Amino acid sequence: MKYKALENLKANKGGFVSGECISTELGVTRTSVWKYINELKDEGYKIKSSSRKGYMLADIPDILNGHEIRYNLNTQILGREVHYLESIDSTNNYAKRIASLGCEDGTLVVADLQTAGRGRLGRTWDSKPGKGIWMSIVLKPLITPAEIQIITLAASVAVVSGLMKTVDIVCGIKWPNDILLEGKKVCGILTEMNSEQDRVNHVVIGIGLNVNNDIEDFHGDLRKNATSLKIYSEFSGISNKMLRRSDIIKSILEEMEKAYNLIRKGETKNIINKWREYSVILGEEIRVISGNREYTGVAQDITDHGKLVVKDIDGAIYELVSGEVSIRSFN
Ligand code: BT5
Repeated sequence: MKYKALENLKANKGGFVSGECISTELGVTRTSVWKYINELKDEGYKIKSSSRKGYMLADIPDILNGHEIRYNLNTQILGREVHYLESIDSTNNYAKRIASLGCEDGTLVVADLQTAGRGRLGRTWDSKPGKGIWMSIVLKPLITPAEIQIITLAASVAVVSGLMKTVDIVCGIKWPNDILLEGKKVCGILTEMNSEQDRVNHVVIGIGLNVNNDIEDFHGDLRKNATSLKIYSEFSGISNKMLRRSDIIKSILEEMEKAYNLIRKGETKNIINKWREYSVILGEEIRVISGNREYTGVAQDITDHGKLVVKDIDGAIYELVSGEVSIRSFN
């Protein structure tokens, strides 16, 4: 109910709404309205109160909750069911659980804190409270397990496009799942699937995006290898005020839904082309680490199924499947 009061204030942002008006609209007493407003203030909403004029929403800082994610979300499938959690081990674990219980296609899981955030191949993902977007999307695409890589590519493209639209920051993609900002990792994607031999039951796309981290929040190697939108914006003069996680989530969901619709129609060319456009490794010399084997080559292209085509120094061509290899760029 308090979010209904908030919606009233949002509809009149910058102007006062009387307590009486809100109480009539919601069918509750003015004391209840006063209580909701205080709860909203406790959550961090900047609300001015005037005994004569009522209440005014002055500012919405970076507050993450189910209401903010759903509010004005312009999608049909992605995010029609939202699970917002203050804290969870891993949003991917949670999403996999609800997917096996039969949640809707497009269900979104978002947490403020992950206590055991995961990367690929058993690696960990640093997911401190209030610092980033730790979310998972459940999709049920009609594709075969061999086609799964297109989902990760689509998610990378959606993150880059979403960031361009909301915060005007241009990132690059390093195959298969890293989003880089000035050469440092700002986002990682972990795609996990549940499948039969010839069909995918569901896919969970985990997206970890650093938003509010300061340099001091990163320890060890992360201090030199990781970055956040805040760190970048402080150097580039972009206002921190634009870094609202709920707006960024909505934008990524909207972009991902466009890609999902293309995948559902079997039209993946556009996604691959956008991926090529955003890639920071095509044409570059890279080091490939695949099991015990390491070699240097040039990243030449990606295939229609998202495999990275690499030519080694002897001219041999390899098609790499993600999950099996790590690559290092030299620049
Ligand atoms: C990834 O793995 O990049 C995928 C990360 C996916 C995280 C999301 S958060 C929501 C969802 N729920 C989960 O439990 N996971 C997903 P990988 O390519 O293996 O990279 C992992 C490596 O990135 C680590 O070994 C660190 O070196 C580095 N790393 C860890 N935390 C980081 C952070 N916050 N920012 C940048 N780099 C990080």
